[in-house]
Amino acid sequence: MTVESTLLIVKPDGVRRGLIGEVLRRVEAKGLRIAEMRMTTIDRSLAEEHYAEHRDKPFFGDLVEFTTSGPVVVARLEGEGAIDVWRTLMGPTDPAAAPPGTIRGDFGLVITENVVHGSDSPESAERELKLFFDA
Ligand code: 3AN
Repeated sequence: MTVESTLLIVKPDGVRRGLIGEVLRRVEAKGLRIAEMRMTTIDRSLAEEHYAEHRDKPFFGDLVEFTTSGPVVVARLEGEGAIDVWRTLMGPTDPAAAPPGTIRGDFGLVITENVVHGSDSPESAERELKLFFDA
């Protein structure tokens, strides 16, 4: 295992529903370190770049619309195996199928509003962190 950095986003639905504290509590309780963090609103071009891999999907328009619909919290998490550990805390993409005990399993209902984002590989983490944080 090596120390990794990964991107956390509390998405607009998570912020609207008052779940910032709950999400960060779970991250800290797990032992991941919040190395950098801020609140921001993602603009259209940043949302399109962040989700570039989904550009041709039928849900891309709605995804960009939702991502830009309100403030988000972005953070760089650091720790042993942080990329997979954070994905495990989040749970699978579709909250309806996400097990209880995961963030999406406990707080999400529909796939379009699934509360949090996390990088899914070292390559994604490097690419995504550059979009939100210096260096
Ligand atoms: P994850 O967020 O778990 O990495 P991705 O990268 O497959 O999942 O999807 C990115 C985002 O796109 C999801 N968080 C979700 O909001 C949205 N999304 C994914 N699949 C669908 C779908 N079939 N219908 C609508 N939205 C979707």
